[in-house]
Amino acid sequence: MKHTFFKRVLPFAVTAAALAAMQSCKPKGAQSAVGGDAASKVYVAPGKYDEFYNFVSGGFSGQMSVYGLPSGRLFRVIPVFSVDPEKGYGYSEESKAMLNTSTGFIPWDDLHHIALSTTDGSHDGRWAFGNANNTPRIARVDLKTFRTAEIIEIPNSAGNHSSPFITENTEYVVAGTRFSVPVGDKQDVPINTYKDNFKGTVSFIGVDAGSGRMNIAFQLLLPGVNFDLARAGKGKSHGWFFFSCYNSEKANTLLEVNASQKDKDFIIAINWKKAEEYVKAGKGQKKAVKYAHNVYDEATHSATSTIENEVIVLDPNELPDMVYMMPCPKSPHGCDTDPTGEYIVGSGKLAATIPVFSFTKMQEAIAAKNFEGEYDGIPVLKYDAVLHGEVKKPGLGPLHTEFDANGFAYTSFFVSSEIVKWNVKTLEVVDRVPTYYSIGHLCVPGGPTKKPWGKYVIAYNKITKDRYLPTGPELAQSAQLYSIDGDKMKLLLDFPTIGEPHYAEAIPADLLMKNSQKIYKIEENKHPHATLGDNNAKVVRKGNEVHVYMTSIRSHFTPDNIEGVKLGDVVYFHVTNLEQDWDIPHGFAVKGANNAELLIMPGETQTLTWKPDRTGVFPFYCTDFCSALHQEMQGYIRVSAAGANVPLTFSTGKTEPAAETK
Ligand code: K7E
Ligand code: CUA
Repeated sequence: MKHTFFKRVLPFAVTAAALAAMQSCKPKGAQSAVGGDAASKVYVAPGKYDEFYNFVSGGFSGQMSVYGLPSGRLFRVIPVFSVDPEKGYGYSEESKAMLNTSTGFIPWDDLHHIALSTTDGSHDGRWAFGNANNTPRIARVDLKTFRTAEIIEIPNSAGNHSSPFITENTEYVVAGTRFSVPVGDKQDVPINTYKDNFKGTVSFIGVDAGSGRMNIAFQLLLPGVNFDLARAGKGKSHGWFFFSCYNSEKANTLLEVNASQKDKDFIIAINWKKAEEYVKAGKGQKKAVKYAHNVYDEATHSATSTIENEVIVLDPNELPDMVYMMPCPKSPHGCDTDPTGEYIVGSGKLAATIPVFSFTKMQEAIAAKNFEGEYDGIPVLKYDAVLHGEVKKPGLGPLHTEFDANGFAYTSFFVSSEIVKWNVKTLEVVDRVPTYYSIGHLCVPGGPTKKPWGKYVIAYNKITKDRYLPTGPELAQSAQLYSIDGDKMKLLLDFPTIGEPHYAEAIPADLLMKNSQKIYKIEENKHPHATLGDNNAKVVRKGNEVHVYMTSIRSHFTPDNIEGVKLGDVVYFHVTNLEQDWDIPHGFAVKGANNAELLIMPGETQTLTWKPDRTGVFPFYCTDFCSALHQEMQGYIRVSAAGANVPLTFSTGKTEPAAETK
C-alpha cells in the first residue's frame, strides 16, 4: 500500500540514496505521535477567543478561509475568486463586477497563496492578498470587513503562481507567471517554437500606502522558464526580490521528464529598487495590453470593473544591474527568506540537499562579477560564490520553508511527509515530525516576516487518506497543528479545511479584532439605489424595468405587497438593511429567481435581479434568521400578463383589498 503510494508520487529522477532516506521517515501511527496534554493545548473554552487568526488559501475553491488557532475552528470563508452563495458574492448586482476579467465574468478560479500586509516587515493587520492562478489576478481583502476589496488582472501572464508575495512595507505585491507564453503582438505561433517565442514575466503591483489601491507599476520581461514561488528580501536585502524557477530546459512537452534534465535551475534575484529607477528615468516600454481592474467601493457597496490598456515593460537585456540568476538544485519550488533577510532558502523538489544562499555573498559576487556565464543574456552567479551552505540529508521532496524568531527554519517535505526543523546558521537538522500525509505548504505565525510570532507550525496536507470519517471518493482536506514552543515539535490537532490548502498565514487575533467593522453606517450609504428609511420606499417603472426600493428591518419589508409587474418586465429589488446593530443581516429571496438570493449587512444596500417567467403571485422572504418574528418577515409580488392594466402599487400594512382592475 505504502509502496504503491510512493511509486505514484515519486518523481522520475529521485536517486537511490534519496529513496533510502525516504524509508527512514515513513509516518508512524497517529496515536503514538500525540501527547496526552495535546487536547488541553488546543482547547479554547466556550466563549473564549482563539489566539491567532489563520488565513488559509482554498486552492481550487478559489476562496480564502479563516480559522482560529489553536482550536482549528472555521470562522469564515471569504469569497475572492469564486462566487459564494453563502455571501451572495457574484450573485448580487453589486458584486458581479468583482469577477469580471478581460475575457468576461469568471465564476471560479484557483487561489494558492496568501500575503498579509506588513509595515517595516511586520504584520500590520490591514489587508490580505491572494492570487488567482488560472486567469492571472491578485486580490486584496480588507481585514476590517473580511471582504474582497479589489482584484487586478495581470496581463502577459499565464498561471499566476508566483504570487502574491509582498515587500517589507507592502510597497509591492508580485505576480510571476508559471507558464511562459508568447508575449507581444505575435501570439499565434507553433508550440514547438517555445524556445524562440515564449517569455516569462514578473509583475510588480504597487499598493497605495493609504488606500491599498493596486496598480501594475511595471513588468519584467524574463527568460521563458516557469516561475514557481517568490519572497521579498527584508532588512539588509530589502530592495530585492527572489523568484524560484524551474524548466530552465525550456521544455514545452512532458515536463515531468523534460524539465528535470538539468542538475540546477535558478533562483532569479531582482533588484526592484533599480527597476524603479529605470521606470522613473523613462526606460520602460509602454506595451498595449488588456486587463480588468475591479474595485469595491465601500460607500456605494458596489464594485466597478475598468478595462486598462497599458503596461510598462522593462527588459533586463537592455537594462543592466537589475536581474541576476543563482543556480539552484533541482526544480526548486519554495524560495524563502529568513527573518534577517540574509538567507535565501531554495527548496529543490528533486534535490538531495537544501541550498541556503547568502545575500551578503550574493552582493560580493555581483560586485566582483563572479559569474559562471549567462542565461538568455542574464548573468548567472557562481553557485559556490553565493552559497551559505547546504542542509544535508534533510528529507525527500522539500517544498516550503517558514521561520521562527529563534534562528530555526521549518521545511515541508512532500514525499517523505514530514516537517524538518533546522538551524539556519549551522544548517544542522535538529528535529523532524511526520505529517499525515504529504504536506505541501506550512505556516508559522509571522513566519515570512521580520518578526515571527512562533508558537505553532501548521502543516497543510495534500492527502488525507484515513484521517477522518470517509465521505465518498473525496475526503476532507486537512491541516495539522504542531507546537514549536519546546525543542521538539509536537502534534496537537488535525482540522479539516475548505478546498485544498496551499499557503496560509497566521496573525495574532488582537491585531485584527480591534479594527473589525461591525456595521455599515446608514448615513454613509451612498448606494445610488439606497432607501434611507421606510418612508422613502417606493416602486418605480422605467420602461420594462421595475425598480423596487425596499427596506428591511426587524421584522418586515417595506413595501411587502407589490402589484403591477407584467410579464416581460425585469424587476430590480434594491434592498437596504436599515439595522444598525452588529450581526443583524437580513436576507432576501423571491420565488423563481434564478439568480439566487441576497444577504444584506446592517446599513448596506444590495440588488437582486428577477425576470418573472409566468403570471401569478410570488412570495418573497428574509432568508437570515433575524428575530423571533423572522418567519413573519415576508411579502408578495403580483405578476400580470404583458398586456394587463394592473396599476403599479405598493404598500406595507394595508389590508384593504385593492380594487380588481380589468
Ligand atoms: Cu501548493 Cu504554493 Cu501552488 Cu507549494 S504550491 S504545495
Ligand atoms: Cu430579516 Cu429574517
